[in-house]
Formats: sequence, structure tokens, C-alpha cells
Amino acid sequence: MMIIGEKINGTRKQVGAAIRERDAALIEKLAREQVEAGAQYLDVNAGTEPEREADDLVWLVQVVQQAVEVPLCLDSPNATTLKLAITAVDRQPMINSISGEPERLEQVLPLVADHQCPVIVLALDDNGIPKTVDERLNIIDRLVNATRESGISDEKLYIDPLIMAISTADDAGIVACETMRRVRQQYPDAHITGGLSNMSFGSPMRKCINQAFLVLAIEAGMDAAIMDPLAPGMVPLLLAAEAVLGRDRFCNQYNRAFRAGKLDLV
Ligand code: THG
Repeated sequence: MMIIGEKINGTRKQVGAAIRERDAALIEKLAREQVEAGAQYLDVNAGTEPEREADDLVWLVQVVQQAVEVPLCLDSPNATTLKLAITAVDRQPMINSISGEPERLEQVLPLVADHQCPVIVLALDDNGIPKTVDERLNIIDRLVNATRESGISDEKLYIDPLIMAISTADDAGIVACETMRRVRQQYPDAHITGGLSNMSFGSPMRKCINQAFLVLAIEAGMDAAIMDPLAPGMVPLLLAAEAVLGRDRFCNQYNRAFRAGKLDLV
């Protein structure tokens, strides 16, 4: 499982304030902590008003890449921001994301093709949140046709089922897992990702939901989670689930984490 650290996100209060105040120390700390806890990519999302989001994201990119060695996952709803941010990175980033929204696809797909970078393929278009698994698969099929036609190989794709909150729909977990299962079958060379913590928005004791969903998502085929690697229990459960599913040869990763004292559940 690849971990994409989610904590540098301006929609979080503390991070939003740090961005506005150009408080590099807090951002650097979040970067180092997540990498130390096992993040292999860091998601960076400025989450600020459209007028300043591009400047803010470029600042975040500069701060984070001075603090850590891992590549970034450039997370923005704005194609122009992504174009600008990609010029500020010094390691090949992941692009978060392309979707079936025509304007976004038109602008971001060429960027991905030119840079040949990994890209998140989000099961969303301009018809609102897709409700069923079939609707999601239809969007994903269209998007994978488009990436293939642009010369982007399936190994570069991180397909995201668009994880929603169970507090707003009882079937959010089932729909996410079932979409991932079908993507795994249909696109065996592509990766599967998603914002794990979305599932617990609006629920009490969010870490319980996140822990349960992590294990189920791994079983359904997720191999790259956008998550908080510092949240209690998450990395131990991730390692245990992969070992149980036979995805950790000789339980090497699990045993190594044990010896490093990294398997505590709290
Ligand atoms: N798919 C893709 N990208 C994404 C998402 C996705 N990027 C954003 C988001 N979803 C994933 N990142 C987060 C980051 C934080 C939280 C959830 C998802 C979160 N934060 C708490 C809060 O805001 O209440 C943390 C509180 C705190 O620690 O301050 O829940 O789905 N491609």
C-alpha cells in the first residue's frame, strides 16, 4: 500500500491559517511527521479562495519540498493552478486529479500527457455525484479511454471511486468498495486510490470508521490511500491487513514494523 499523506490541506483550520500567515514551520512539521510515519507522497492542497489559491499552492510546494524528499500530489480543483504548480516542483508529482468534467479533462489531460506523470482519475463528471457503482464505472471507462488515447499507460493511473460519507448515505461504503473491486478486475494494471477519511465526515469517533474502512478498502483492491498516517492504529492495521491478504511476502513489512516499535494500536 502506498500512503499519500493528507494533512497538508488548507481546508483544515490550522493549515489554512498557516498558509495565510506563511507559517512555514507548521507545514514543514506536517511534512516531516507524515514521511516519518510512512507517507510516500504528500498531498498538497491550498484550499483557499480562488484568487489566491495558485500563489498559496506554489508556496506550499516550495516549503514542503525543502523539508522532505518525497514527491508531491498536487491537489487543486483549478487546472490553471495545477499548470503553475507543476512548474514549481523539482520531482515528478502526481496530479490530483482528472475527472469527467469536460473543461477540466480538456485542460489537465494534456498536462499529464506532456509530463508523463502519475494521475488520479476521479469518478466524477458534471452530472453531480454519481450515485451507483455503474455510473462510476461509466465515468471511469470514459476517462481510461481518454488517457489511453493520450498515450498515458494504465500503470500511471490512480483510479479514485470518489469516497463519500456514510453520515450522508448508508451505501457510501458499499458503493466505494464495489467500485474498487470492479476497477481492480477491469483495469488490473491501474492503481486504486481515494480519500479514506471522507468516509467518516460527520460521524462521531471518526477514527473508528476510518480504521474499519481502511481494512475493507484494502480487501477491495485499494493500493494507494490518501490518508493520515499519524492517526492511531492506521498504519498497523494497514500492515496487518496486507499481511493477512497475502500481499506482504513472509510478513516482512509487518515484522519489520514490529521490530521498529511501530505496531501500537493507540
Ligand atoms: N480524492 C482525491 N483527493 C482528495 C480527496 C479525495 N483530496 C482531499 C480529500 N479527499 C482527502 N484529504 C483529506 C484531508 C483531511 C480530511 C479528510 C480528507 C479531514 N480532516 C479533518 C477535518 O477537516 O475535520 C481533520 C481535522 C484536523 O486534523 O484538523 O477529515 O477523496 N483524489
